[in-house]
Amino acid sequence: MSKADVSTTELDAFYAAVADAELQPLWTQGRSLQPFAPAPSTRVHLWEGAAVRRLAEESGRLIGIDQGGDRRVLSLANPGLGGAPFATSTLWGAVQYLGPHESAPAHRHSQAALRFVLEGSGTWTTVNGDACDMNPGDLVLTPAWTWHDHTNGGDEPMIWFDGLDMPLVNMLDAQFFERFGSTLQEAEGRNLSATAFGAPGDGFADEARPPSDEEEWSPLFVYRWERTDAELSRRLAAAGDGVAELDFVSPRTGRAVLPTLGCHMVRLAPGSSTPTRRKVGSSVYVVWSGEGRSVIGGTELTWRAGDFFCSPSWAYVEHQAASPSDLFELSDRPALEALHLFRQEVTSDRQPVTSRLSS
Ligand code: GTQ
Repeated sequence: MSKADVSTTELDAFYAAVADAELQPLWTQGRSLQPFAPAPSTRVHLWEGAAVRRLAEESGRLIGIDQGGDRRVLSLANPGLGGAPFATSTLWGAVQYLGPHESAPAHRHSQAALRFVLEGSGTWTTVNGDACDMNPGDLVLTPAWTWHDHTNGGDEPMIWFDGLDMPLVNMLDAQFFERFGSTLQEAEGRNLSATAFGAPGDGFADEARPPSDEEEWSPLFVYRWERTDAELSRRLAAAGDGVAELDFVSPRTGRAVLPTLGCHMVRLAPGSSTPTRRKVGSSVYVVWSGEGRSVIGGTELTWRAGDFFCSPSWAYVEHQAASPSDLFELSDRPALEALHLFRQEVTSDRQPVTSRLSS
């Protein structure tokens, strides 16, 4: 409401002059600029693994790697983001398909990336000269501005999940991209970082230490599934409640694997559930094994191995397994922690289910 003695004509002229001057009043914006709590556009969504895999295979048959983007990739596109090719407002999640004896050329970008391998063998990603073998369940890092190319030296197609901080880096207008001089890097060696830094028991923690001033990425580029599996089994045996969780961390610092991206894994025994939690920042989940359900912001998702789903910022999340299950979670948590924007809450209450999505 305007002041009592101001006429409508005077006000109309004022608002027109404000708009002409490329100005906008705060008082007409409503709460949308400063909501009391995060109000994300990202929607709770599930992508059925079988359908994604089928289309990835079809892309292998129909599309060449030279058709653009240097990679044969289908991105998970969240229906709340107005057609943007992003899984959440801050995260790129995608499946990459590399046919037998194909390679994807070397490049580097400011956006940090990681891979969680879904199926195939005989493939490696060369990261700054280190040819890192990729096998199902392995987590492979290509930190910001590291050269990387992918080669499938085997006779089977290879499919993996890609996670990047693409929307975040682009929103900050911080993205650079460069092509390598030749198609592939000359490898200086094989699995060098894994040999130097991949000691048994290293690279996992309850919770990654938040980034500090001397932040840097993990010197270990590959977290082998055998080690992750063994660590989860050890934790599950020690846990009383059928829930084992771990953060993937730098073996050098105990911090998150990358400055912007966090990796977490949950193993659930049949019938067990995680606590109900909410945190600032979004996540993309890969159902590595099992079947179960999650309730995210009141929406129930039923999932099985191979599915992908996402959670928006500040939505309550709980997972429940029907059979032995492993969930890989990619999040933007380290970026939020570095900016001192991270918060989380845990409650013992279960959420009421208000809608359902199923694969
Ligand atoms: O492998 O470098 O999913 O540059 C999207 C962009 C993967 C990659 C993606 C990329 C890559």
